[in-house]
This record gives sequence, C-alpha cells and structure tokens, in this order.
Amino acid sequence: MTDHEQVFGVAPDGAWSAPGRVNLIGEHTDYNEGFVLPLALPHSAVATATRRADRTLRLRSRDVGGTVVELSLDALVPREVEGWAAYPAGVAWALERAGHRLTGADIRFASDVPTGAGLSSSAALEVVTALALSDLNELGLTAPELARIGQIAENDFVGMPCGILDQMASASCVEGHVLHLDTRDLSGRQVPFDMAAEGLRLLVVDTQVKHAHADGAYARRRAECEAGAAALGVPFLRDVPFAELDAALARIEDEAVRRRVRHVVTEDRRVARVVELLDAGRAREIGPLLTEGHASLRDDFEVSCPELDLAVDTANAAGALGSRMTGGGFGGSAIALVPEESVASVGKAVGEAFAGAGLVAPRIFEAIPSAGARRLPA
Ligand code: GAF
Repeated sequence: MTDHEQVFGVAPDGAWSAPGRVNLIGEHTDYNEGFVLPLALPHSAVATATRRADRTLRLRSRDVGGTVVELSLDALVPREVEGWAAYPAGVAWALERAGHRLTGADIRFASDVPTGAGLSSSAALEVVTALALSDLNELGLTAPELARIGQIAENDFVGMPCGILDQMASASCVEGHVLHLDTRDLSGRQVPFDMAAEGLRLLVVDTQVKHAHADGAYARRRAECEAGAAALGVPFLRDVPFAELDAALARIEDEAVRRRVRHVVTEDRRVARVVELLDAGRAREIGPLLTEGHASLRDDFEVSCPELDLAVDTANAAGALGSRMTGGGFGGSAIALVPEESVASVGKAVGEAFAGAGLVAPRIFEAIPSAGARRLPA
C-alpha cells in the first residue's frame, strides 16, 4: 500500500511532478519586466492527489513530519496558514479567486528539491499543486497560467513579493534547454543547452546558508527598482535601453537606486549576450558574463553574501569558466560552469575553502537541464 493510500484511505487519481530550478543568468530582472534564462533541475516536487466530493483539502507532506493539514476551501484566509501547507493552500485560494470553483482534494507531496537553498522548492510545490488541481477539476490551464496562479499564491496568500521567474521555470522548462523568457508577456523560447557536447558541466554549490533578513531585503530591492523607474519616467526598468544607461544614471539622485538600476539594465543585456553565444554554439564563452553578473549582484544590487562570494571566487580560481550566485541571494546557491576535467578539482577546492573558513560543508551537485511540470504516467 502506498503512503497516499495509508494516509487518506483511497487510491490517488493521478501523480504530477514539478521541478526546482537554477537561473543561468537574469537575476532580479523579473519584477522589472525583464529577461531571465532558467533551467529546470532533476529535483522535483511530486504530488499524488484524489478528488473529493466535498470542499475539504487534506494535505500531507512526506518530508515535513506531522499530521495531515485539513482546510476548507470556503475558509482560506491569506497569511493564516502556517508552514509548507501555505503554498498548496495559496494555490487553491488563487484558483478560486481567479473564478474557478474547485472540488476538494486529498494531496500528498514528496519533494527532493533542497529547501532554503534558493532552488525554488516553494515554486515547485505551487506549480505541482496548480497542475494537479487543474487536472482534477478539468481546468486545462496552460503553463503560463499555472505559473501565474503560483505567483499569486506566493504574493498574496503567503506574502512574499516574488516575480514570475521560479514558477515559469518550473512550469515551462524543457529537458536539455534553458528558457529565454520575456517576463513582460511571458513569451519565451527554449534555447538548446547541450553542455556535454562541449565538455562542460554546470555545478550547483548550495552554501547551506540562508540569512535571516532575506525576505525584507528582497522587498526593499523591489521598491528601489520601482523608485528608479519612477525617477526615469518609465513603467519598468526593462524600458531603459542599454545604450541610454549612462544618461539615465546621471538623472538619478539616490546613489543606491542608481546602482540598482545599473544592475538591472546591464543584467538584461547580459542575458541577451548569453543567448547569442548559446545560439552560436559557443557555450564555453559565457563564463565571463556569469562572473560579471555575480559582481553586479554583489556590488551594485548588494544581494550576495560572504559564503556565495567564497563559492564563486574559489570555483573560478580552481578552473571554472565562470560562476555566479543564482536566485534571490543572501545565501542559497551559486552555479559554476566547469570543464569536465576540472569538476573534481573545483569541488575539492570549494569544499576546502568552506572548511578553511569554518563554514558548514556546501552541497555540490550537477545541474542537468530537465523537464518542467507534467502529469506522471499511471
Ligand atoms: C527569487 C524570486 F522568487 C524570483 O521571482 C526572482 O526575483 C529571483 O529571486 C531573483 O532573480 O527567486
């Protein structure tokens, strides 16, 4: 008997999966309506679900011990559900708010996306719930619609003012590709990213650190970007052309806001240049752009931290072609583009550097561009 059957006393109607992600480049651009370039990880949240005849949601996580969380679809209140269950509950709430009348469900989750590592474990939970509820209720939602529902759940139910990067990556990525996404209209293109063909590997270094002030700082960066756009008289920083950046910066009085603007506008430009190189089959040459992106996040956007800087600097010194923090920052993970022959030496050097600095050992693994959310075969 499966855990689902043991806990709920019924067999599941189906199983669904949604992955975590790393972002190759394009950080803190999504809420500026700019460009991002994520890939899905093989690590995923899997949900099994059974449709119920009433309006009860019963939620159970394999990973977080404890009892089944039971909620009524008629009594979901933003910010009142605690812990992991807020993400699936928020998705149900967002679907109802979008006008879909849902039936209840028993849902069991099992995720191997590392939590607190900046690898979008929350988005994976949101997107897998949205897909399962869409199927159980025959809503037929598209990948961008699922992603939007996940983002609304996170913004308005959980209370984290994230952009759409993580949910779109989880909903839409394709194996062997990075997703070149325009976050303004959610149009995107799958760009082939065949690292093995070029003798490359993308390593993830999970620093295992999450600094406490991350959420407040994220909201402040977002507000600073909005202040920058207002000072320049544009709807979003995406609307500042790279060619006019110097003139634009000269018009901003606040020094911190000026640097935030410089990060966002140059980061959008870096995304475009990385895509050009990938399209030209020159993946080896993207390294310096990754490292430049890290410096911009560290110095201009100020969202890095000593552990991420140590991972990036050590990986680069040990043979990586380029490295950067990935995700929101203030801890979490870095990525490093590494020639196959240097994978072992980069891993060893980063491990030794962390030990030498008295830090917890980082978790290092390979990012293999994997599939986005899907229903699993019966
Ligand atoms: C976090 C957010 F959830 C994303 O929307 C994005 O802003 C990212 O930080 C930074 O690029 O993952």
